[in-house]
Amino acid sequence: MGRTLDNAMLNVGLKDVARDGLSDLGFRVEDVINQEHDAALGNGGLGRLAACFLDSMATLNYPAWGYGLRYRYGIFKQEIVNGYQVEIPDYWLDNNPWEFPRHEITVDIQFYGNVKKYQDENGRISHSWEDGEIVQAVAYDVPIPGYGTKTTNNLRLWSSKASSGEFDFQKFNAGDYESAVADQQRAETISAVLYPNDNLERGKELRLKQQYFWCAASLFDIVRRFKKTKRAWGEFPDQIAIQLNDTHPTLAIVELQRILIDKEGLEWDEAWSIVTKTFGYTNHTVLPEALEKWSVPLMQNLLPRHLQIIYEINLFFLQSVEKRFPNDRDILSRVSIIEESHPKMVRMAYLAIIGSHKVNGVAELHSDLLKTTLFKDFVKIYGPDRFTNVTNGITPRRWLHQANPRLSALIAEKLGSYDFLKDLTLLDKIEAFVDDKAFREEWAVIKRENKLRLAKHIKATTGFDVNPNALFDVQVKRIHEYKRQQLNIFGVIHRYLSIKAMSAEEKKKVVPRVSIFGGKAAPGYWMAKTIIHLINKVADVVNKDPEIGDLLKVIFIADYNVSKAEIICPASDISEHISTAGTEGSGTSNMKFVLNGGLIIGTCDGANIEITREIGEQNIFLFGNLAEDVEDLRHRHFYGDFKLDPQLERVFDAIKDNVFGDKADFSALISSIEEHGDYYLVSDDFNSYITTHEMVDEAFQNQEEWLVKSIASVARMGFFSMDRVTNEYADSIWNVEPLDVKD
Ligand code: TH1
Repeated sequence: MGRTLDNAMLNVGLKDVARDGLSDLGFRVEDVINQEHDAALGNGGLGRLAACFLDSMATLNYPAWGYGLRYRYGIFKQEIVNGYQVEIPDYWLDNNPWEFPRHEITVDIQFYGNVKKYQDENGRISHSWEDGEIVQAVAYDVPIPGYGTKTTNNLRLWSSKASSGEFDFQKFNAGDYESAVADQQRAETISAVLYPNDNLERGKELRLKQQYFWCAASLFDIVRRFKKTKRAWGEFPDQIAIQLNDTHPTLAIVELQRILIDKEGLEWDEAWSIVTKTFGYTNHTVLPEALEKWSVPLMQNLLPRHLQIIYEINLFFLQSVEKRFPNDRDILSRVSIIEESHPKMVRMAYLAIIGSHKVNGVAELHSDLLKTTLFKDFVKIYGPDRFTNVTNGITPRRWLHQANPRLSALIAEKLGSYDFLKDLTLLDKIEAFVDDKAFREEWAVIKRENKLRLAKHIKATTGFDVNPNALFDVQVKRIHEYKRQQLNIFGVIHRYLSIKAMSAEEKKKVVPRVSIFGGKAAPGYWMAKTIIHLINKVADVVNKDPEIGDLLKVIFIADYNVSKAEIICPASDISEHISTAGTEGSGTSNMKFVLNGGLIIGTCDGANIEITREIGEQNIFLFGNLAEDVEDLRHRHFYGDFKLDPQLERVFDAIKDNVFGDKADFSALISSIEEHGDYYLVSDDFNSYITTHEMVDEAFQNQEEWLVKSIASVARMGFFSMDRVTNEYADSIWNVEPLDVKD
């Protein structure tokens, strides 16, 4: 979520009042805003997408709730020590004025235990989940004010604590303090810490506990609210839509089925029809290591009744598939929710598809890949209509108005109002001013001020001075091999070596650059940490090299988070979105940078493709192999058909000559490319990447042309408003309409 104060003041229209009031008291509103700690309860784009959803749903008056966990520790704080990432716990809950504890709203959540089967006098079979442990979920509510509306929605976060059952008190009274305290700590562990992996699942029991705890508490809340209306169960899907943000909450499907058949006494088929009409599933990634699978023995132990229900769902599903495709034996094992491995695994994405009425990807290429690769068999079974695309977006309130108030004000001045913040397609009207010299000048001044603001931050946090006239080249996102920060830093080394080899005359023609990196590596992701280490070592050498001076600076901004993104996005000239084609679901920072007047260099991947379609090919720097060629290239590498790009070889030679410290520190990074098949195609794309950066330099030298590109791009970004996204979900998946709040 990031910080709340500034966003809340802007959304409810009280910032000017607050500024004046604070100033009377001798304070600057900016200083007060900067006191706030970021709420950092997610990893990267997935969590921030959810935050943008909340802002849009409130702004558009949709009666919507967000559900999550109230982690005691959010994503770790990153420090850089001697070039290495060091993780510091993020204890963020002290002095958090934005949450309302609802101690009276609690849900008992069960784990472990066993299932008993009963038969009544009519022969009807029922199941009961008995014994095991109970942990209590306590609600904490976070208000989500919409922009320019009376609507304030609710984000409900669940905190775990020991159940207040008599059992614990008995232990206490009996003097068994230690064991009573241990019980309490074990319960509190569930919501203690966010797992810090982005695009990776590791199958840990505590993580499964977190997922079930979250789903069970939220569903109980939803069902309780529905039951107050006294409607018939058949109306449940008309009243409620639940969207699964990736597979992490897929157990909610099973939990609702369990409530309906075990608790409410509905027949299986009636219950299942309600469930599938209620759920929608959004897939955000095709990376195999990110696809969730839970071991059957683990689930058997923790959630015995849920496992039974999963087996039933699978049985009925496979029976229907068998009927439709009687001559295709293989399809059954391919689409089974249970993977027949050792141990057996529950495939959560398949469960999510089978339990939902709509499945969507987050950008066109990504949704197409889902249909033609990952979920191909399911398209055959359900037909193509169950699968759709909803391209991601961002909220213009935070990512334009709040992060870049001067640009927002300039646009409002030209358009006559701030209406574009509620209808971003109105931005297209600023294209009419693209030839207006004064307007262009103002546009340039704003970019320069934003660059100065970032330069100040860099000076304060790293000690390095950067030249605000240089081209600011930014890559900020989670560090991951597929996002290819290694390609970027190898490109920087190539630039460094090239400048070193130049004559004084040649150097005069170089366009000065500041290469800015930022992002966290998962603590257990060694290769990602190696990339961070290399970036920092390159920075040490380059930034102190007197032959280089202002021509190149390399900066690693520590602890990249939402509030830093708000300073960084408005300050970029060019940003990098350079994932191996076909690997990035969508990407959303690409949209944030373009909306703030930065251009981008990128691969034909994720939402880059639709950004290109909207803003025009002449306004983006695309490079690299296409998704359709990736499989073939990897296959060829695997069979030894691989030749290292000669310019990349020169970069590797410098690293091997210990130019950036001990070469041994980076050997794994180099050998993953030279010797182990270059899975992410760094070498294949290197030449194209370097050449495209030369085009960037060339384009930047013509500042007037560059400004035209910048303005035209912003003008055409209306499509990427989260409001468009939210309306698409509401129309085509949730079947819900806005509900105006009366004064
Ligand atoms: C991200 C995708 O990588 C990104 O491309 C996309 O823009 C974003 O979701 C929002 O749609 C994902 N983050 C995660 C994190 C985990 C598991 C899967 C994904 S996909 C832990």
